Amino acid sequence: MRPSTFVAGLAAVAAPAFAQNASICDKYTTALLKENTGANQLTLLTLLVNTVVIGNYTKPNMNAVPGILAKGTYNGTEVNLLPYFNGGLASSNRGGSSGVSINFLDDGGAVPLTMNMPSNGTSSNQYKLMTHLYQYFGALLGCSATGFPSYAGFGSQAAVHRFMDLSAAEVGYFIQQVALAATSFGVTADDVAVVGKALNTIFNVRCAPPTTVIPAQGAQLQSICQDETCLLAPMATCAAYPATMKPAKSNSTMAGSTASSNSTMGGSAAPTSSKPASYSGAAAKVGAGAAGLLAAAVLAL
Ligand code: HEM
Ligand SMILES: *[C@@H]1O[C@H](CO)[C@@H](O)[C@H](O)[C@H]1NC(C)=O
Ligand SMILES: *[C@@H]1O[C@H](CO)[C@@H](O)[C@H](O)[C@H]1NC(C)=O
Ligand SMILES: *[C@@H]1O[C@H](CO)[C@@H](O)[C@H](O)[C@H]1NC(C)=O
Ligand SMILES: *[C@@H]1O[C@H](CO)[C@@H](O)[C@H](O)[C@H]1NC(C)=O
Ligand SMILES: *[C@@H]1O[C@H](CO)[C@@H](O)[C@H](O)[C@H]1NC(C)=O
Ligand SMILES: CC(=O)N[C@H]1CO[C@H](CO)[C@@H](O)[C@@H]1O
Repeated sequence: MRPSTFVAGLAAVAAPAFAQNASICDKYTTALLKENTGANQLTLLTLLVNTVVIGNYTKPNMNAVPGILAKGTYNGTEVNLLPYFNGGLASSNRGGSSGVSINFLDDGGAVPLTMNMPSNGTSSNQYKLMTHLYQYFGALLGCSATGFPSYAGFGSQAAVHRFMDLSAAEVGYFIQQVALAATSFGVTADDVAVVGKALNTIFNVRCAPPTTVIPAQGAQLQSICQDETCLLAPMATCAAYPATMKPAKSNSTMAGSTASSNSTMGGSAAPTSSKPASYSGAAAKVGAGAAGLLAAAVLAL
């Protein structure tokens, strides 16, 4: 789809008349793409997530978005997330006791994203990550039309992000890019605030008890913020989370390079199809009550 075909609807972002129980996904799919089909919901999430990743690329838009691959500042702290994505850090969890370096920009990098695609091909690290992000953020926003793909990635975001040892500024920057991307497409400040609050509550905390995000996956450890700058979650269950340490720099020429990808790297990369190890059984035993509460907050989106 050409970016110019949906922007005509931008002015019509007010809630559609039918939308009694419409999710945020329903509301903006209708506003921007007219028909609330699974295919259009996937287009909406593709536009949104691609913009979160590489910054704004569609025109017109309501505001600029730097994107998570661009260096930035959050709350006075410099942030540079690119090395987590291009193999510059040994920060991916593939089940071992330490992180491994994986290049997630291995299938065209930014270029296919500017064409509203996840990647050039369909068997790359980039394809897997981008499609999982469309599915996951779609679930968070209530995309449920027939044909919208269910989330096929790993359930515990704490496990996925385990070896990144992210700070409050890093996670805050990521969430800020999600918010900026949303407003760039005309999502209202109120709706952005609801999403931002949910993301901050569920993921941008330390040691939260197991929480259901994807109902089919049940309650899982979801805290992504790990270092000492992170807010401790209510009913924190730090014993369920393994000890952390900052990821090692990878012996890679790509660290610090730009988002345009040179996919020659990745020699040590494990395939993304293998799943990260989950934590010890302790995790499964805690906090079903809190999980239910937060799950309700997510589903209410
Ligand atoms: C608000 C919070 C965030 C959410 C909801 C989120 C969600 C996700 C999801 C659903 C995946 C795919 C997992 C899979 O394929 O099984 C993923 C992967 C990933 N995320 Fe996040 N994320 C968040 C914040 C961050 C931040 C702040 C970073 C910082 C660099 C980050 C870096 C990554 C990387 C590198 C991967 C690929 C991991 C791998 O496959 O090993 N994420 N994230
Ligand atoms: C809307 O929500 C109410 C209360 O949660 C529910 O009873 C009703 O079935 C929903 N309607 C639709 C069309 O989903
Ligand atoms: C991003 O958005 C800003 C503000 O609308 C605009 O000036 C800029 O040209 C856009 N960048 C791209 C690559 O579209
Ligand atoms: C910003 O940083 C200060 C300390 O530098 C901290 O007290 C405050 O909680 C941070 N705010 C946010 C929104 O992260
Ligand atoms: C994209 O994929 C096509 C077909 O697989 C291939 O011919 C082309 O070289 C690829 N381009 C890039 C930039 O990877
Ligand atoms: C990718 O990197 C390799 C090794 O550094 C270099 O030889 C090659 O020219 C680069 N390719 C592109 C398209 O930048
Ligand atoms: C190819 C490459 O970057 N090699 C580097 C790996 O790391 C060692 C130690 O930091 C460097 O000396 C090599 O140049």
